Amino acid sequence: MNRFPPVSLIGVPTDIGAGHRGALMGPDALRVADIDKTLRARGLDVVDRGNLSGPVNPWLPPKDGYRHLDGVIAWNRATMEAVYAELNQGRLPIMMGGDHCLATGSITAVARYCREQGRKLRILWLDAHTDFNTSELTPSGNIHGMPVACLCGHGPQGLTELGGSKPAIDPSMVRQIGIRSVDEGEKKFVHEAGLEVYDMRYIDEFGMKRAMEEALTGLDKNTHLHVSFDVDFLDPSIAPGVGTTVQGGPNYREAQLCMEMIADTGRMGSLDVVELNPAYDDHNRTAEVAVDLVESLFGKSTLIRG
Ligand code: Z70
Ligand code: MN
Ligand code: MN
Ligand code: MN
Repeated sequence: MNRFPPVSLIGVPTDIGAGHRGALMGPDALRVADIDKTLRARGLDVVDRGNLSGPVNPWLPPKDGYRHLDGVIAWNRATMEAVYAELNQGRLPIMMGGDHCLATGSITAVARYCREQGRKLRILWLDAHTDFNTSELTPSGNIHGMPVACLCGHGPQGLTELGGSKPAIDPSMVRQIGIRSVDEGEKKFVHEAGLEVYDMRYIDEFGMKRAMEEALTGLDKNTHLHVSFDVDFLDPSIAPGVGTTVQGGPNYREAQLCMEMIADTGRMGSLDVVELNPAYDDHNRTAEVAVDLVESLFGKSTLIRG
């Protein structure tokens, strides 16, 4: 028997927070890559809840430092409600994005659930970007560059107070891994907030093993681990299907080790898979790599001993 709770797949087909169009096709690309069948083959109970709905992307320029703020709030409300409902049924939600702005909704729900259950929360943010911009700092106005800041209470009220009060989380709950593209003002703000970042320089010098050991330090039986997996975390050579590729990311073996070490904790309680953009992909290759790494998160192991 596997040791994971039943899983619910939630499609969130929007690119309303992104700078390139196409991430709205992400949920179906993951389905085409057999995410449900693959997890069932591991012995998991998997239900696909279908797709949430929300406003069409109007593709407008930023206003007051935000693009599509109202639409982003609407999609995040739907995401928060869906994720919260699954957690309360004892299920493990996999949010299939969609762009990364949606993590505001999913993590707001997870944080509320943890507060109510008296559980600790640890968030692993696997990404090329820190996503810690504000309307003053952002070079683009794209809200997928802001979810960590919003969750920590820095941003528009409609996003910082999605769950009622702010902040949804404390920066001490977050560990960021794979970071290699941070805007200048954003970098300063990341330091001020005290976010714990394992950037690519750290991974190059000390290895993925050490980065993950550090990032997973202090988990206990009462900790809920949320994994927010932005597919642009991966090196573009294995994952071309994202809007913004950034050279110098984890290769397949590093990414696989990262996922296996998360699985080994037995603490993962929720997952976002975001920023997959089939319009930039090569025959759904990136979706297949993402599904393969999700399998590792759910215990597929390359270990022969033990
Ligand atoms: C940049 C910005 C970003 C993802 C790009 C980029 C943000 N820091 N996030 N792709 N997933 O515009 O804020
Ligand atoms: Mn397949
Ligand atoms: Mn991101
Ligand atoms: Mn990113």
